[in-house]
Amino acid sequence: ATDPGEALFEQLIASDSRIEPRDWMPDAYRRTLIRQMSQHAHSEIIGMQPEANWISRAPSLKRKAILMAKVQDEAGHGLYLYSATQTLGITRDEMTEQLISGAAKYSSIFNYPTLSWADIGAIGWLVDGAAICNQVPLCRCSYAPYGRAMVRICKEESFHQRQGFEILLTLMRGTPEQQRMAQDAVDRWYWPSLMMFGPPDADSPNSARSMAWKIKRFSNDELRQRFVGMLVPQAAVLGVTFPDPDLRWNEERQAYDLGPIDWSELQRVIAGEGPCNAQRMQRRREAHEDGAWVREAAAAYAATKAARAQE
Ligand code: FAQ
Repeated sequence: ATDPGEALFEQLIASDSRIEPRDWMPDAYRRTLIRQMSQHAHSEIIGMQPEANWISRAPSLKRKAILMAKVQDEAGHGLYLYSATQTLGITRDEMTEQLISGAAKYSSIFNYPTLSWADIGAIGWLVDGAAICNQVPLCRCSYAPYGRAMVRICKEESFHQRQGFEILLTLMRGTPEQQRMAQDAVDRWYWPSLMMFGPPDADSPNSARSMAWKIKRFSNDELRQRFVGMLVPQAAVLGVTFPDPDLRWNEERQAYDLGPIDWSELQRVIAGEGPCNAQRMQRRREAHEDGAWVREAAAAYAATKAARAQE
């Protein structure tokens, strides 16, 4: 290391300390964080859409209130994450532009449709469950603002996961038709939730770098494996099965063996060809355009206030 900042950076990483926004950091570290954190933020924001689809049709006032609160939590997570990403020197406008122009990715999972009320249970249980598995280690991310944001986000995600589990439990204790609805939702969300962890390690171009920098603490496959280990006993409590005939405990590895995952599906969805990609993007663009007057009014108000302060 030639630059004194670089030596300090390497030392901070090696000693498991944290990098703060004003610390020197390699450009590639900054770019990786902007990429991952902004895509994480976009996922939270786009992730509001599949669940919002059921707010007006939730089966009771209580369920509706809970779902509204959950969707608002996702908006909050998006906003924290945008703020944390701004500490790296990118503006909110630039990130928004990347999202609505399609230049930035967001999680594949939010491109699947929510066909029945049971999907809200399956999303909470499987999607928020996968999010927790992936994000708990991110609380120890070497970039401090990201790690700090993750602490609160994970607490809220745990709550979300329980509400999803409870929706499915209620359905599984209901009529045969409700049980079928719950099982059908689990069948449709299971594989896509495993794909949330990203491509297999051998095809994950960013993993080695991100792990060396202690942004990621575990590989995509390790976290996927941990997730399945968590799900299996919970599925037994619910009384649901997974659509994987090859899923079985491997005594030697002390982990579950999984059947083959259709990685071409993940590639298609990331490439924009998932069932709802076009719809999600169109909604996001419309919401952005509809919000233009709010941004203009806020900017005008801020300008007036600043001018008055100078008088
Ligand atoms: N979808 O080399 P890797 C939530 C991309 S949870 C789309 O392995 P990396 C909560 C990847 O970006 C969901 N793209 O990349 C919620 C990369 O492309 P790039 C959000 C994917 O970064 C619940 C390329 O493939 N969570 O929102 C996916 O080391 C309910 C190669 O992959 C996070 O974002 C995918 N599934 O590892 C909200 C967590 N997988 O960027 C509402 C933070 C991979 O080079 C309702 N992110 N790609 O152009 C991460 O942990 C990582 O970024 C991974 C990917 C693990 C997602």
